[in-house]
Amino acid sequence: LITSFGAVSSKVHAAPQVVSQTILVKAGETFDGKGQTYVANPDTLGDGSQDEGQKPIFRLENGATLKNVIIGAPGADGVHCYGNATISNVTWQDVGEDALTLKAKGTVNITGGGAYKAYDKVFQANAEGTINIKNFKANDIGKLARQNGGTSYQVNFTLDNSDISDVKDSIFRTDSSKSTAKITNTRYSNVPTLFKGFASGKTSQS
Ligand code: ADA
Ligand code: CA
Ligand code: CA
Ligand code: CA
Repeated sequence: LITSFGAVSSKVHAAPQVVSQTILVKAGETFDGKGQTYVANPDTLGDGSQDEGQKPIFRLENGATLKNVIIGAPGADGVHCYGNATISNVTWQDVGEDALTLKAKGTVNITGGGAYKAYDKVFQANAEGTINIKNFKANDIGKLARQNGGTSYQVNFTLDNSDISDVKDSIFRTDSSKSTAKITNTRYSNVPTLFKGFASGKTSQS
């Protein structure tokens, strides 16, 4: 390409970074991918299939931030959050087993970015807490977020100002009578069910 723009084009066209060992973002720290694409080494982290037990590409400790990251294929087990996390402008181009899991009690704020080609779940809550999704796009997914099946702790889900299309199952799903879900100002196309498994009075949409 044009040499005077060499620095820019080499960044824009940078080859995906193959991650062989989970990248740890320590408590309170920020990992800024600056638009770089990251993919899993299928031999060490996982092939992005529906096999459980794959490893994440990123592991966030409490209070960590992940931003400006593209996760390509294979996505393995995506991002694991141990406590509070800020996820800003992260795009999963082809979700692996799932995209992000809350692994320890906390609040995860996901703003901007999107998730595509999730055979089953995008966000998975395996601990009590809150998952707030805002200014997000998702297409060709099974569920946007799911509390781990058979669990009864409380998870509060919110979705705001987002664009969700081609969903197989539902936006939010739980088995817990304590959990809540709220959707505001969101556009849907081909979404069969917004909420599954919530107790009456625990959901709202406007
Ligand atoms: C499934 C599985 C859980 C857990 C979860 C996950 O729901 O039954 O045990 O592995 O996926 O975190 O991906
Ligand atoms: Ca799973
Ligand atoms: Ca996929
Ligand atoms: Ca998983």
